[in-house]
Amino acid sequence: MKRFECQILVTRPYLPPLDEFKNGLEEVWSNQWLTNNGPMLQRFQKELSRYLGVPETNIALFNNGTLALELGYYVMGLAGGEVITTPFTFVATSHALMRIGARPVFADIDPETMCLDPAKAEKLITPRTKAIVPVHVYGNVCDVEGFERLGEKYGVKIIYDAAHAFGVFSRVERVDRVEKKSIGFCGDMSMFSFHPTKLFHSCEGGLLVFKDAAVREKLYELRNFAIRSETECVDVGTNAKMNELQALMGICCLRKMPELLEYRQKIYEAYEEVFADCEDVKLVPHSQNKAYVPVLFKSFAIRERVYAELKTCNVFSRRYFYPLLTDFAPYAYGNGSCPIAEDLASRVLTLPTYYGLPLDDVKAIAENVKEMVK
Ligand code: T4K
Repeated sequence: MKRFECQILVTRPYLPPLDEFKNGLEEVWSNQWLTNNGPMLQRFQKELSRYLGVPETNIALFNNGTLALELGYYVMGLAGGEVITTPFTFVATSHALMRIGARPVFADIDPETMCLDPAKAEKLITPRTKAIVPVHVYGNVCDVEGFERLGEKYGVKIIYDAAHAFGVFSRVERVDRVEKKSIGFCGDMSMFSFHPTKLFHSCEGGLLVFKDAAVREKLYELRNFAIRSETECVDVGTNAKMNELQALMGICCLRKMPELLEYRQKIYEAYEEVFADCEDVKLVPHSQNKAYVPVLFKSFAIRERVYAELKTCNVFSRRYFYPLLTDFAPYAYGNGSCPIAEDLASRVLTLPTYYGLPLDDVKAIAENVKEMVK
């Protein structure tokens, strides 16, 4: 069993060369503009629009993903209603609902993709349902067609938590060409998180992508206290503005996206190679961006043992997403309602993956895991 000299964490943020960041800092210094829709933010927004294949009129930047979600839910009119969502996610997906006074209703997940199952969600739709919030968990794409059908049939909003899905694209077939479109351009709205634990980041940050360009003005106001002019404040907004240093980090990281994606793919393949002949460790496939490397074990006891033993080798994996949201106090009313999610949460472990993690280390981690499950 290999014990690593230095700690290997589940993830590490990509950091651009310091000189590249410093060049950008000089510009910020000469602008003397640090936040409030500054020039760096506007440049970042333009570059994101190009990268995602989504018009600038249909995106808005925020200082983190959670506030982006909260304001997104709010402009979509979810306050006071019920929203069907998954318990197999990070707490922010539901916290943002609760914070605007919407009630999450938990439906079970698809055992393959680990994303919300539209058939299970449909059974819970009532006249009180205002929206469905599926999560592209680990970068695995949800059944977007299934959810689109539900949106049309019941007149409910479909809002994706796409926190893990930056760099995931769908193919759009045109008569003369195939276009790439960000997965964020599905449903009524999607949120990407730019937290440093994500494959792409801006120190902290969040992005909303929305179908209806009319909500843009509202979102811009809400992220700036809902101040419309020097003499008008039109709603109860908040401070959710991305600052210029975050935008600069985002611009630097965006340049690196192709390599960041390519490297994660290589890491995934290295794990895949070692686990190929091991029936006791099942890599969860389906993710286009390989943002995470989730593996499933045969039982809770084995997962717990591997998680603990990896630590003794100086490897710090994470049990994303265990416990389930419905195991936490604010959502305990949903406990027991999602048996597939409960089972998978008890057996899943996410293994280290990040740009620069040596592939030999990846193979050694995988060999250790194989040894542990024997
Ligand atoms: N929806 C979903 C589905 C999400 O997964 C998230 C966030 C959100 C919404 C909300 O988006 P944001 O508001 O965050 O933009 C982390 C992140 O804090 C959280 O952003 C993320 N999901 C979640 C899945 O993971 P923790 O509690 O696991 O983070 P922490 O501090 O333990 O860091 C994880 C590992 O990364 C550690 O081993 C240390 C390493 N690390 C971390 C940071 C921050 C670094 O090496 N450098 C760093 O700067 O929650």
